[in-house]
Amino acid sequence: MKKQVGEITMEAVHGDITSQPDMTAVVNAANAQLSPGGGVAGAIHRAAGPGLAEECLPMAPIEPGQAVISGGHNLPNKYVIHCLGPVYGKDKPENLLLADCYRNALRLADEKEIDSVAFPAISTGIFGYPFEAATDITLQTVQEVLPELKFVNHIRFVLFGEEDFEVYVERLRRLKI
Ligand code: AR6
Repeated sequence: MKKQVGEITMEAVHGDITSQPDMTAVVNAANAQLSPGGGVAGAIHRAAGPGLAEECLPMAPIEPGQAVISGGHNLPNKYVIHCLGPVYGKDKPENLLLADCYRNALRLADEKEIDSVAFPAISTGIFGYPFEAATDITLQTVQEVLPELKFVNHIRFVLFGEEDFEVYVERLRRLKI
């Protein structure tokens, strides 16, 4: 499912964040220590190899809402942008912290002159953010940041679950831009 907004393509796909070889950067739903964990972080570190954790070590810890960038190591992508999402019910205000993740990741990508970025659904796994509420915040925030972007022209949302993918398809269809 693709949506064209001016020169920018927004897209939802059903798949794995570590299998997006056509994207210059992928986003990691990281932990504060930027170390391998479960979910997306585990998959990214496994695919990237131990060099990723080594490179990340001096950048840790990061705060909820923050984004930092590293190389992609053995991933097919040139960069990994690591975002720490809010833990639902603990890091407040969680909606603003989640929005910060997407805003900061896109701004960082643009600063690095990155053309394409793939996002997982940050905070919606182990961190417990209700999926539909997180989706609304994500798409609203990305929409707000689009006019600022000079280099990023392709934003992909990679959804692991079929139902999660359907939520994105429906929301992207309804998006009025
Ligand atoms: N590709 C795409 N999406 C995935 C993948 C994958 N390989 N694996 C899971 N998802 P999570 P969080 C989906 O838990 O909630 C880690 O241990 C998943 O279904 O990865 O931000 C870190 O170390 C869910 O919708 O991230 C942190 O401690 C979404 O990606 C903590 O979990 C995010 O799930 C971060 O928790």
